[in-house]
Amino acid sequence: MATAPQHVTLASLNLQVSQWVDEVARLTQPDQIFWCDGSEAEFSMLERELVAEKELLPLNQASYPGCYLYRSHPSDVARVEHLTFVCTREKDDAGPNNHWMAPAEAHRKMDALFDGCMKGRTLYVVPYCMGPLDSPFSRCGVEITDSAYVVLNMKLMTRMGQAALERITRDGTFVKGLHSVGDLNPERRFIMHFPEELSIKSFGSGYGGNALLGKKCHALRIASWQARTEGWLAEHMLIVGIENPQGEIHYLACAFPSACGKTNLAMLIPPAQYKGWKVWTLGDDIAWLHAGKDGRLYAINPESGYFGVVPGTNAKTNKNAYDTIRTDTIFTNVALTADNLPWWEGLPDGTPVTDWQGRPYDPANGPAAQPNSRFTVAAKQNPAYSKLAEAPGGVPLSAIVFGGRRRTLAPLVYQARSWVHGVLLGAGVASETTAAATSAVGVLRRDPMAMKPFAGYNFADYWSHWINVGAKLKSPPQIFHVNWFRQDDSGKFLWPGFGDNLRVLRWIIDRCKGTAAARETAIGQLPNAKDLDVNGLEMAPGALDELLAVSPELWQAEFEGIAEYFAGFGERMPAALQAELTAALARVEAN
Ligand code: SAT
Ligand code: MN
Repeated sequence: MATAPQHVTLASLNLQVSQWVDEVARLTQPDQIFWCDGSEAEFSMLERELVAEKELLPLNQASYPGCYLYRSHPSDVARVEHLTFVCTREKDDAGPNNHWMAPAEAHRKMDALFDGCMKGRTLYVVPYCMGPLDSPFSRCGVEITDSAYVVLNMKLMTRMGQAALERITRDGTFVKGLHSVGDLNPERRFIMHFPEELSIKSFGSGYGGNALLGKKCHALRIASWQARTEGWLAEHMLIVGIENPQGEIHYLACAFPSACGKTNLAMLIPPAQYKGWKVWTLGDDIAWLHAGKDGRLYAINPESGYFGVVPGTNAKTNKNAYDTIRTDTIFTNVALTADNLPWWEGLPDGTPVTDWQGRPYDPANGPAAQPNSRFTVAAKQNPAYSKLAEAPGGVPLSAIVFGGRRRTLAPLVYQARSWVHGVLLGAGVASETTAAATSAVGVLRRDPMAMKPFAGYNFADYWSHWINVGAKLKSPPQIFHVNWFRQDDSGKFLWPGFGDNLRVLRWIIDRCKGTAAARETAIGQLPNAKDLDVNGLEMAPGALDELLAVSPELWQAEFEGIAEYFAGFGERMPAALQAELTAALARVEAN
């Protein structure tokens, strides 16, 4: 096994890291070890190598300069929740919301898979920092991987390389993430988390959230555990700044499940009537939240890039994303046109000739682009990238917004009466499943705080922690719930969505400022139809009333469902949250 001479300096920067690399190399037996410095030259070199190996296909460079297509194995196109485990000493610490395995057993299982798995391959050492390099809230990790595609993605998604390694040396601690694509056999695929050891072992997948360990594995599952010990929150939230024509900016953090429009909302283009309004993106997937000295809650985005859903992205739905991914972007699992342009469902023009698996396109085989096909791109390419996106202290939040994808029941928007009531709104989120995970699509499931696949510990403890964090805030953000996905009986969406969602955000911000009206209902505060600006919107007659209606019978059934779900968490359930639910039930019964 060889370590190139130019990497000896990096290896000598941190003894703790290099000892761990040696240990892993003894187990996995790579042909060579490559320490990533994170430079542009290294990135181009790895790109060239992958192109030579035909793993990365250059797209039409005249139209998409610096853009490449990567095709993952057809069985490896989404997160695998059924193969994802949280391995705590006590099973109850992982909670009923996680698959659990005893740490010793999980290590045994994984080490057997890793044994000799890098023979004939290169072991890449990828030091990374989640969050700005100079932020006290950032946390570092090292991913060891045998996939150069993962290295390229980590370079776009995190602060990767020498500077991160230097910070690790200053911090004296890092999360250990070991990853191998193995033989991509779904029978030999596991994503294991050891929060008590701050480590991750992932085998058998090269895809997104399974393989880019800085993302869901570290920044959510491990970080949520660290956050509880240290008094902060690691959340599945976009962060966005909304600037009104007077130049006043309000920051919102919004939690929606995967593939429910976080990227679109984070990059929203105001509707034509909203002259002078601007929307600034800080993050599109993950937020780390800390109490500030002033009693407000501050958010940073631990990531530095976007791993966004491609299908549906176009100049109308998300112009900023559409413009962002015209250069220096890695496309995963999209289709191709005859001119070697990337193509996906939702593009108004172009014709696919080759599908995402590289076959001649035939509609009988399903969509041309994989429904969970993705773009990876540096956040700073976004025309709406916020000036404060890299602020070490983050941005103060005016509001936290929860939401899910629900055909029925949940109104367009409503506001919690208090922080603890807001925790109930979050804990009660349910959403129809999407292509972001390998399971049936469109099935309604409980997805508290959009964290069902990502909370690294027992949800009951997590809700207690939420309540505790809120109790320490003198000026907590107001909490809301939205639903952009209501449908009429014929399956048509009742709300136009996309840019027009700003109309709802405007009401939310005005509520935070205390300048908008609302009516009290059994589930929280809702706008009256006249409180929501629908000027210039073409909506079906009665649609707005339906979007703002609260049916006590349906909500009674919903709260009973939540009560049943909470019962699954037994004794660990926080009493304050139970009491909030009991009060909510009493309110709908009284209606
Ligand atoms: O595959 S990822 O986890 O990175 C994307 C998602 O599901 O949100
Ligand atoms: Mn996500």
